[in-house]
Amino acid sequence: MTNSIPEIGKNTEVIFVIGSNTAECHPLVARQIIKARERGARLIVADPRLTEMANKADIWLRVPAGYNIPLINCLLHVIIKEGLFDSAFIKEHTEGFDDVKQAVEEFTPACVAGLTGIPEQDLIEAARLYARAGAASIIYCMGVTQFSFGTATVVALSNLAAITGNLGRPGTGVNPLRGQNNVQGACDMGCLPNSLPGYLNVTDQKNRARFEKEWGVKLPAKVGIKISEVPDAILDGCIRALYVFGENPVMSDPDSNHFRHAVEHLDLLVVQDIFLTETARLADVVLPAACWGEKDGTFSNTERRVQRVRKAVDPPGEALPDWQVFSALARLLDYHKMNYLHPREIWEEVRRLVPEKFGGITYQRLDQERGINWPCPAEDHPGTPILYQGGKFSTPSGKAVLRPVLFDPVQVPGEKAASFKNPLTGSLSELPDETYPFVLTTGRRVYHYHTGTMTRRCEPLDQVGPKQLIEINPVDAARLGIADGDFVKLSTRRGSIAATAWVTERVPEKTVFTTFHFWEANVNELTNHTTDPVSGIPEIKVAAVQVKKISPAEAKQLYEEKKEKYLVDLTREVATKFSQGRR
Ligand SMILES: Nc1nc2c(c(=O)[nH]1)N[C@H]1C(S)=C(S)[C@@H](COP(=O)(O)OP(=O)(O)OC[C@H]3O[C@@H](n4cnc5c(=O)[nH]c(N)nc54)[C@H](O)[C@@H]3O)O[C@H]1N2
Ligand SMILES: Nc1nc2c(c(=O)[nH]1)N[C@H]1C(S)=C(S)[C@@H](COP(=O)(O)OP(=O)(O)OC[C@H]3O[C@@H](n4cnc5c(=O)[nH]c(N)nc54)[C@H](O)[C@@H]3O)O[C@H]1N2
Ligand SMILES: [Mo]
Repeated sequence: MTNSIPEIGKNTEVIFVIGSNTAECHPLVARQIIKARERGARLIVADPRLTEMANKADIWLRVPAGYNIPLINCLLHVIIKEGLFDSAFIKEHTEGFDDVKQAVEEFTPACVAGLTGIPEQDLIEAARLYARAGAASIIYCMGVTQFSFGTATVVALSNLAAITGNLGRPGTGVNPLRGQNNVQGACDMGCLPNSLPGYLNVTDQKNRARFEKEWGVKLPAKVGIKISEVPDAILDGCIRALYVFGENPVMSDPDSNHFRHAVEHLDLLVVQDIFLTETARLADVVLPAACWGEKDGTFSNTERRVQRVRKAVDPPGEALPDWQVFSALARLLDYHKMNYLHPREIWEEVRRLVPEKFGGITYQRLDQERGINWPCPAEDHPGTPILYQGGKFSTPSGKAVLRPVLFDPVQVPGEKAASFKNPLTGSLSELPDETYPFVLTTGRRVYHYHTGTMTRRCEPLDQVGPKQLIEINPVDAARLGIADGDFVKLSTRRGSIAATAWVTERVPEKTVFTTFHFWEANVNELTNHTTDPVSGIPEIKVAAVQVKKISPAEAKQLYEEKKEKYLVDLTREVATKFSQGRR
C-alpha cells in the first residue's frame, strides 16, 4: 500500500474499492471502510459480484469479469473531459499525461456502457465523486491483478490517482491489499526472481556486491524463473529439482493437471509444510515446519509495517521453524555462515544490508512501538506510513510516469498501441463460446483460507463452510433446470469438477463463481495458465466454462475419482502421524 490502513477510517473522503471482496478477505480493512462511511465518506465498488461491500456502496459498478481497463479508462475519460483533474499536480509531479489523455479518448461512457452493461450515468457519477474528493483512496486486490493484463490495470489505476493528485497525502493512494500475513515480508526479503532483499535489482553488480561481501559467495546475476513459469521450465528440462515451502501448488496453481504432469518429470521434489498437503503427498522428501504460533520473528503486513511475532507453544514432533531448516541444510551443503541462534540475528543482518529501508527498525523499537512502517532508515526515524509525500516519486526523474493503457476484449490492440511511446495493452485470453458459454471467475470465501490445509482442520470453520458451492444466477439456473442445492458439473478445456449449486443474484447472468478451497472440487483444475508478461500472474479470474446439472450418482463418482487423484485415503494415516499434536 502507498498509504496506511488507519488513514482509511480517519482521512479518506471517497473510497474506490475495485476487485476486492474486502469484507470476506480483509475484514479489518473493511472495518475501516465502515468507519469511514459512518463519518460520511462515500464508497464506490467495482465488482461483478454483489459482495457485502458492493451492497454497502453508494455506487456499485457491476463490471463483468475481465473488463476493468475499459471501466478505469472511462473514469479517466470523464475526469479529463470535465476538467476535474489536478493540473498543478500533473504539471509538477507527473509525465506522460498527454498520451493518457489521447488513449482514453475513445472510452466514452456510452462506449463503455455498451461494452460492460454498466449504466452510463453510474460511470459519470463515479468519476465525479472520485475526482472531487479532497482525499480519495483506491483499494484493490486480486480482481484487478489476476489477469494476463493485471499490470496494465494497476497502471491504469495509478493514472487515475496521479491525475487527480491523490498520492502522497493522508487518506489517498493506490492500495493493493496483500493477501497472506507475511507475503509483504517475503517480498521485502527478496523472495522474488528479480530482486535481492530490499527490492535491490539482482542484475545490478553494485547491489550484488553488497550481499556477496557479507555472505562470502558469488551471486547469480540472472533474473530467475517466476512461479507461473515453473511447470513449463520443468518440462523444458531447465528445472530438475523443486523445493516448495509454505505453498500448496497442486491446489493453488492454475491448470493443476498441467502442473501435476510437470511434477512427474522432476528428479526431486521437496516439500516443507506444517501439514501433509496435496503437494507434499507427491514429494520425495517432506520436511515438517513450525507454524506461526510456534516460532519467533517478524511479519510485515500490507501497509509495510514490520511487526514482532512471538512464540506461544513448542512445535510438535520434529517440526522446526523454516529458518532453522534452511540453516541446517546450508551446513549440510558445507556453507557455514548461517549459524543464527535467533531470528533477531537474521534481522540484524537485514538492517545492516538494507539500511535505507530497514536500518532504523530494531527489535527493541518493535517491542515498544507495536510495529514500524518501512522505509525507516535510522533509529530516530518514525517510519513511513505514507509513500511519495510532497509528490516525490522513486523514478529517475522523481516524477510519476503515466502510461497509456489500451484494451480490446478479443485481441491485443497492437495497431493502436503503435502510435504511443510506452503503452500497455490488454485482451482476454479466453472468451465464452458455444461449447463453453459461461465465464468462470474464482476466489475465496470468508470461512476458508486458500487450499484449506489449515481451515479445513478447524472444526468450527468446517462446520460453517463444509463444502464447495458454485454461485449461479437464478436466470441461468432456471434455463438449465438447476435448483439450489443440485449438483452441477463445471468443465473447461482443461478439466472438470462437480459441486453444489448456490442459486443467487450475487453473480451476474452468464457468470459462475467458485473457490480453490476444496480438493474434491478444486477450481484450479479448470483455470487457465496464460500469464501477465510483466508480473507473471496467471489469468485465474476468467475462463470459459460449461455448466451442466448432474445426478447425485454422477457427483459421487467424480468425488471418488478426486479422492483417488489427491491420494486422500492412501495418506490419511501418514497425515495424522505427520501433523502429530496439530490435528
Ligand atoms: N477468508 C479468506 N481471506 C483471505 C484469503 C482466503 O483464502 N480466505 N486469502 C488472502 C489472500 S492471499 C489474498 S491474495 C486476498 C484476496 O482477496 P480478494 O482479491 O478480495 O479475494 P478474491 O475472492 O480472490 O477476489 C476478489 C473479488 O474480485 C472480484 N472480481 C473477479 N473478476 C473481477 C473483475 O474483472 N473486475 C473486478 N473489479 N472484480 C473482479 C470477485 O468477484 C471477488 O469479489 O485475500 C486474503 N484473505
Ligand atoms: N483459482 C484461483 N487460484 C488461486 C487464487 C485465486 O484467486 N483463484 N489466488 C492465488 C493467490 S492470491 C494465492 S496467495 C495463492 C495461495 O496459494 P498457496 O500459498 O499455495 O495456498 P495456501 O493454502 O495458503 O498454502 C500455504 C501452505 O503453507 C503452509 N504453511 C503455513 N504456515 C507455514 C509455515 O510457517 N511454514 C511452512 N513451511 N509452511 C506453512 C500451509 O499448511 C499451506 O499448505 O493461490 C493462488 N491461486
Ligand atoms: Mo494472495
